[in-house]
Amino acid sequence: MRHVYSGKVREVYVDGADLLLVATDRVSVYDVVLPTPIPDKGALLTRLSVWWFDQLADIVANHLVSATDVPAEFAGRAIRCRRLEMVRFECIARGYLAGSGLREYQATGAVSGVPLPPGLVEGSRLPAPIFTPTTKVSDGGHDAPATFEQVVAAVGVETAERLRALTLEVYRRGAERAGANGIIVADTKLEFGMAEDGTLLLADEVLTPDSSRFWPADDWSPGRPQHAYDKQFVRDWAAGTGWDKKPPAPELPPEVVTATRARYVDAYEKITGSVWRT
Ligand code: PZK
Repeated sequence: MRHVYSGKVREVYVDGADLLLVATDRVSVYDVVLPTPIPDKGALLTRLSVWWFDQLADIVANHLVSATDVPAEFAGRAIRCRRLEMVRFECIARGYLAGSGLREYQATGAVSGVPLPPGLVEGSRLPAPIFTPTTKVSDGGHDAPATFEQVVAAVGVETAERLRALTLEVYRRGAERAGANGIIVADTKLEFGMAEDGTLLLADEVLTPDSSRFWPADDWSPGRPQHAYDKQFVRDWAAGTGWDKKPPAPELPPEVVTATRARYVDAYEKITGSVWRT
């Protein structure tokens, strides 16, 4: 097994023809990884993503090979997946206005080339979910918005239309299930890859709080920043410390660790309808 990539909170290994995607217990806030892990976070997000792959299988096939055939040291928090030719765009669906989508709307009235009606504010629900792809910028900075036409130019009209349709369908399914259980999925980022035979497969992790914006439905209030389902305790605590949001971050106090872990457990249980057991 060969380590090939470290993200802020995940690791990628190559094992023969497969990849292992390993989720750690690390958490990041304001793009900074905290020194204190959240126990079981990697396992919770892995199990949620695997649950979604199964739920979404009638919409799109996926890269999952096994969630159990992984090295013992990663047991429960890794998947074995097929190594794919990745689509060079992040496929994002948005049902609400937040983050970079909000900033782009405020500057231009559109997001990734999709025009939106005037008068929307931070946290507004959109008239209908929109496909807002981004493309990775080489210098390690944040992703840049891409128009649908740019996706067409890169992958062809047929694949671009399929990416858009699949992304919106996965978002609809996810938002409906989470929404029925008190969690708004404001947006979600999907990654797709191409198998050897040319089929598009859903890859990466799916509909987790790390790949999506989850908001508690009971305090959704457009016109202000929304509360993050998972990281709100960390953000509130960080604001009270006077930390300047630059590394290194301070250690989390135990009560913030406990409360944050409980939010990941709660999201898992609300969405899947099953009790979290390690
Ligand atoms: C792949 N990433 C992003 C994911 C990270 C980084 N099935 C695949 N085949 C080839 N490459 C990838 C995948 C997937 N998924 C995904 N980078 C490469 C990524 C997980 C953890 F740190």
